[in-house]
Amino acid sequence: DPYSSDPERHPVLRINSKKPFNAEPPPEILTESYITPHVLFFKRNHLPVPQVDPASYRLQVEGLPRGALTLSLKDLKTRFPKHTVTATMQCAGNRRSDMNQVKEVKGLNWGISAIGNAKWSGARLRDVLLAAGFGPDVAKWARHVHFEGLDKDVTGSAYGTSIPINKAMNEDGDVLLAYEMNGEDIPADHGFPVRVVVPGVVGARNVKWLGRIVVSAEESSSHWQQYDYKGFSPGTDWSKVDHASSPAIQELPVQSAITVPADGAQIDRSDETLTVKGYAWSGGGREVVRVDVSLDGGKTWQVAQLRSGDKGQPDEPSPPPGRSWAWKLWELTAPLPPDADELEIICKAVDNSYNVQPDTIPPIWNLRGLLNNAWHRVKVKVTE
Ligand code: MTE
Ligand code: MO
Repeated sequence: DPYSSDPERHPVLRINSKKPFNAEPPPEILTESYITPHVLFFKRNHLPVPQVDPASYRLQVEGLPRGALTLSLKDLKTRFPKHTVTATMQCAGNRRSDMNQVKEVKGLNWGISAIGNAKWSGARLRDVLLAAGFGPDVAKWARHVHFEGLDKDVTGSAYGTSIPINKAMNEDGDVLLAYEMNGEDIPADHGFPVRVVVPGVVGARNVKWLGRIVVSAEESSSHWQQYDYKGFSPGTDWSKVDHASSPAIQELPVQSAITVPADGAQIDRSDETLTVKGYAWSGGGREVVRVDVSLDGGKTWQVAQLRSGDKGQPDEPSPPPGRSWAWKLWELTAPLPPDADELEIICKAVDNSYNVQPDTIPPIWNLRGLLNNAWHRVKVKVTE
């Protein structure tokens, strides 16, 4: 069993698939902390977790005219400045289960917790590429940076993807070759000893157990770049799908979800007020500037309180414009609407480009169930 050496996991996680291991935390626990503890952080593995010996670990940096650069873990830690970024990571399949209910889609049935926020530390990819010989001549032809994991399928091909060179080389891009998560060595499930962190970009590009980096004029030819993680029209079915016609997902759209109360929860009418909680985030470093909440199915709206830190603690300092990589947690306490036996609670976020979430799923439905960012709705019963 290639999965027999997989690490232990926290029993509270909701498992979507055991082998490979895919799981997410219960929503109400997810938003209890601004920084997601690694045990609760969603785990999205396509293959068995590779066991990597940190002493013999080597990272290959290839594709540059000077030839390959080989770095040990110690090289990464000592030859490059350590940089720390708080960044939210979200799987493109987050909230797929709701899309699946509109019409069947193909993929793991994720709820709303295939997202997490962590403090990542490591070397900047930019610094490593500069040390490997990236310069003005390379900039003339280089368009993409490929990443390959050390996890391999039965045919021996590794998990791999690529990102645009501009994101990799931009001083404000904050792309990391991370060796720490929340101040500790990156745990096995999250890519020990080194993973790529591409803030603002879909989870799939944040390659774990990083073994190889290649600077190239072309996108990665891997399955995950070319035949997965792409968006399509609601009218496209499996007989018509042409993967070459759609670009690979990189920056994600604006997102929010309600974590408390849970769908189907019972609220006591004598409570008089109701507290609604959730998360909100946008891709590409765009900052969430507002979250609107409705307790009556969208007829009336109230503005939720946003925070970028733990409850009762000061907020983290605001990042410079264009580098808002971390989510905001939000909360609204409002009077319970009188006379209603059932409430439809809705949330929707707005980012600083005034991007908004679509109100329903059907216009954004797609056969892989990706990129569901429709208004999130939960129904609760009000009981005597
Ligand atoms: N990297 C490797 N090597 N193998 C993988 O299966 N999964 C990707 C990405 N990086 C994956 C990977 C996907 S689809 C996501 S959403 C994130 O890792 C999940 O990261 P996490 O498990 O740390 O939450
Ligand atoms: Mo993902």
